[in-house]
Amino acid sequence: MSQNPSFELTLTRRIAAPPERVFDAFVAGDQLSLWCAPRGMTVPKVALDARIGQGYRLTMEARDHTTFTVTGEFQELERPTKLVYTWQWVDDAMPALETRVRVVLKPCDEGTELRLTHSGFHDPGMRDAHLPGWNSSLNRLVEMLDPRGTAANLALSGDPRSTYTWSVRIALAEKGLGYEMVQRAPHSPEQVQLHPFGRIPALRDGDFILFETSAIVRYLDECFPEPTLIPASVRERARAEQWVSAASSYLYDAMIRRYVLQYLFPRGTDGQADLAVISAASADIVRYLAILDDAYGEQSTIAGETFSIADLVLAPIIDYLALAPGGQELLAGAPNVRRALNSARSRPSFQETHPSIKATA
Ligand SMILES: N[C@@H](CCC(=O)N[C@@H](CS)C(=O)NCC(=O)O)C(=O)O
Repeated sequence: MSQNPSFELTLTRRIAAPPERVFDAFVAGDQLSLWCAPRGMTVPKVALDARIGQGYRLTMEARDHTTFTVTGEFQELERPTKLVYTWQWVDDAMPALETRVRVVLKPCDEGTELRLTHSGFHDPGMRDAHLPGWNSSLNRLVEMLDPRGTAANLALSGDPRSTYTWSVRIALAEKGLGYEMVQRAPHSPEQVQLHPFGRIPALRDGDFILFETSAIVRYLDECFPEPTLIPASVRERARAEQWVSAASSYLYDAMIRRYVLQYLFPRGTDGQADLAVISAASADIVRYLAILDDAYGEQSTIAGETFSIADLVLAPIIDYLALAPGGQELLAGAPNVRRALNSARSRPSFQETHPSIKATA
């Protein structure tokens, strides 16, 4: 019996491609280089000889140019049903332990059911550290082979009318990503399954579920780096984070919750908008718009010179405010905010995702 306990992970995918194509994607270097690294990383080098007893060497490269090289030997190759190969990292950053990958392919209605088992880890931590990378890589494999196109695994649960859902949709559109929009109301039992606080939106990427708009947009940006929505410089990145946080903490509350939503879903005693709530919100909004106006100055983007995560969080909030009764008056004293809104409105990503609902008096 082995002295060391062995821990393993298993992942499955159903892929709309025949088993032969899936098998070949594991043993052809030019195909491996397109999927065999987590999203956000590239495969600049791969050498491979797909014969029993021969091996492969593959280098993954992160955005900061750190590289990770893995090597191994083919132990079983039974096209198109099974392949087994060893897996060993050769960098100091990763454990230099020889582990084993076993891929079993079975025909199914969609095409192929893939079952990948990576075994031989000496502790659960090491096993778990490999799980996100495999998840992400297999999602890329599915996208590469699935004729329905890219990002077939992304699903956004929420309501296109919600500002936060809209922000994520702008990010997805900026990156040209296909995704499934799953209509969910806040606090619906289905949404609570994905987002324990019941809010919208939540993103599903294969079996990875994520909530909080900022986290979702950052995840998308890491996975699909082009065009980036996170400023490159330290200060601009921090500035973007500042405005994302200010939008959630102050602006959304005053402009959407206490103003726009009062008109859209009136809660006053006579079924009308509650004017006391609106008037208190208006005073805050005027102050907040002055702060924002100052922050924009002559620019139309708030953190650096390119459209960023901060702009896509702010734009839906300001757009809703502008469309609400009295919104134009509130914005009258904030010409820089109006200019920034017009600039956001001119972007195809904003237009394609606009929920097109108007607040009524
Ligand atoms: N901090 C969350 C906020 C999400 C949020 O509040 N979404 C609104 C819709 S725009 C919602 O779910 N509201 C329901 C509620 O307040 O209970 C995020 O960044 O995603």
